[in-house]
Amino acid sequence: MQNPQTLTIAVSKGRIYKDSMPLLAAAGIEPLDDPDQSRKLIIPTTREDVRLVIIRATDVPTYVEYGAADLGIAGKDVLMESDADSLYEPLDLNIACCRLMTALPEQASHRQGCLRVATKYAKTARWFYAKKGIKAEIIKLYGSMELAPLVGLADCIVDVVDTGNTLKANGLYADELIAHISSRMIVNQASMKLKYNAIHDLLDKVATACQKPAA
Ligand code: PRT
Ligand code: MG
Repeated sequence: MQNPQTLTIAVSKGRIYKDSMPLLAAAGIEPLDDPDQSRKLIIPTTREDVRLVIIRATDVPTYVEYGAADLGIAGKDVLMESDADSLYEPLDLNIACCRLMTALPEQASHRQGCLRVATKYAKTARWFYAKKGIKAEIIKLYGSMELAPLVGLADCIVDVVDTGNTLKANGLYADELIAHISSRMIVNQASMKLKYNAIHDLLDKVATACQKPAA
């Protein structure tokens, strides 16, 4: 039987995992398996009362909203796009930072009428263009957005940009900033009440660790 005070933290593999593990280590939480080597989706940690679940970045808000995980680490881009609307978002971890931007082909012709926008951020893109009063048809994609303007699927894209190298390699340039993005710690509302002490202690230690400059 799982201890009722056990904390489950949802995190995705890749850049968020890499950048968040040093922060969790400040709360004494170190994974006992490497998710890149192991096929296990539930990873025990050096703290008996804490375990990690390894899931897709876009699934993290869902696991936390339904209480399958007490806490999660998710990019603000994913949170803006998510329909999970009853989460606490108490801590900006300042990791996996990037910018959510519109991007256009370098030789974009001036377009009249409805703009076609390819993106995996359909909800955020719809909000952004509506706010600007621009009529836009949003085409939902699941990856390689940069290709869409090159093959005539869309006039522009909305995607996250870090160095800008991916855009440049595909003849695109970043145009308008939609939002600065970083990863956030999110918490299930019931867990926040029922496991108040454990969660507050963890948030305090992680908050202190993310304010320290990286060694
Ligand atoms: O990859 P997968 O489909 O499994 O899921 P995911 O793409 O959601 O996960 P992952 O690990 O790639 O990204 C997790 C989070 O990291 C995102 O939700 C963002 O909050 C954050 N992040 C930070 C980024 C980047 N930087 C980033 N550069 N996410 C994606 N990119 C991609 C971008 O989509 C583009 O393809 O990197 C490319 C651009 O990088 P530059 O350096 O060439 O500009
Ligand atoms: Mg990715």
